[in-house]
Amino acid sequence: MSDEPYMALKKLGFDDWFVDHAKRLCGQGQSLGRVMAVDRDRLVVHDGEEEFSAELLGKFFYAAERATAFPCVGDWVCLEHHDSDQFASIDSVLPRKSLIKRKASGYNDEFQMLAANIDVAFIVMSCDYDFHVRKLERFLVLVNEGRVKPVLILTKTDLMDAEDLGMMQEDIEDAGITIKTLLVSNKTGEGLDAIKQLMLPQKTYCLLGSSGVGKTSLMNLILGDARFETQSVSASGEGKHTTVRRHLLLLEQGSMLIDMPGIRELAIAEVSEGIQESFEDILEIAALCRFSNCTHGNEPDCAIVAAIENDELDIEHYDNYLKIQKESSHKKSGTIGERRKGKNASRLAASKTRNKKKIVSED
Ligand SMILES: Nc1nc2c(ncn2[C@@H]2O[C@H](COP(=O)(O)OP(=O)(O)OP(=O)(O)O)[C@@H](O)[C@H]2O)c(=O)[nH]1
Ligand SMILES: [Mg+2]
Ligand SMILES: [Zn+2]
Repeated sequence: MSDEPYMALKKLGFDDWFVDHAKRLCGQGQSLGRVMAVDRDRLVVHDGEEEFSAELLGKFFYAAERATAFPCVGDWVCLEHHDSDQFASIDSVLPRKSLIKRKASGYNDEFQMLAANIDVAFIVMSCDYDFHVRKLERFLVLVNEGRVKPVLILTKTDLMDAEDLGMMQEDIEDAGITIKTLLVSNKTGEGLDAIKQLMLPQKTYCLLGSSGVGKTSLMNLILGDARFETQSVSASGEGKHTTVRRHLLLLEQGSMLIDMPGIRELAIAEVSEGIQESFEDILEIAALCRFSNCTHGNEPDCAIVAAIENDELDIEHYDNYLKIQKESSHKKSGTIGERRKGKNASRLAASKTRNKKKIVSED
């Protein structure tokens, strides 16, 4: 990076992509920092030298129309300094290179931001109870939509024999999914070196998955230190939502990692590129239909119908594509009444947020 003033931030992932935005948004006397954690209206920020806390002042709460206007873990922010550096506040949030967000439960239009400016999302699924190709497809839509590169980590391999693991990987291939997959046991340490090798300095990674799949166990293993709490799962494999805070950690080897609370429900909303990228195989086949507006119903020379009949396209994979697409387009358009309701709901959510002084609700 050419610009001298940003040198110290480079190790936190600041790069050329952000420079122009920083110049435009950060005023005189302001400085740049990366959000390491969000605790209500107090944020932990890193400026390349040290961590300190910064406050979110009233203007955010009045001006912000949508949840995505607030800073989230991983964001770059312009900071204002007060009382001879005794106190810092957030002035603005830089545009995001990537953002993983999901539909917040309850409200029509609201998103919950999970993490910003992530390079690679580790989709963590435990192979004993949790793994399912349809669920993986949902995670992929979420991650691809956020412009983040996905990598699959299958944990608890110590509980599964090699044959069953092989079948899972076949299921993934059969569904037409190409994804780098790492097999990991947090018990035996299998696969840990492969993950460490993958993690590059100045890049940001996050652990995404259901509760109890071993995200925090993996984080601790990478840290080489049982620093964060983990908790056993129920007999049916259900986790207890042990992790409640998202914290960006700068690792010794130079990369950054965010552990996340387990995701309960993966509702898909307003996605477009995410679906296209995750179901590329289907779009490629559909391009071969005789009619460009083929609905893949009764039209002649439909490539999708043919591919399903020839076992070239997995019907469950195709059904999941239709389901996710329907879910998404339903959310996107809605009736005018619904949209209005959504707007009111988001205002209500914003005022509730204000009252509770709570910025993001965890799962
Ligand atoms: N056998 C086995 N158990 C594991 C493995 N990884 C994690 N566990 C166990 O699974 C349970 C849940 O692990 P956590 O690391 O707390 O799971 P988490 O994904 O962080 O869960 P939340 O914080 O609730 O989202 C703990 O009892 C771990 O000891 C593994 O690779 N093999
Ligand atoms: Mg955890
Ligand atoms: Zn067709």
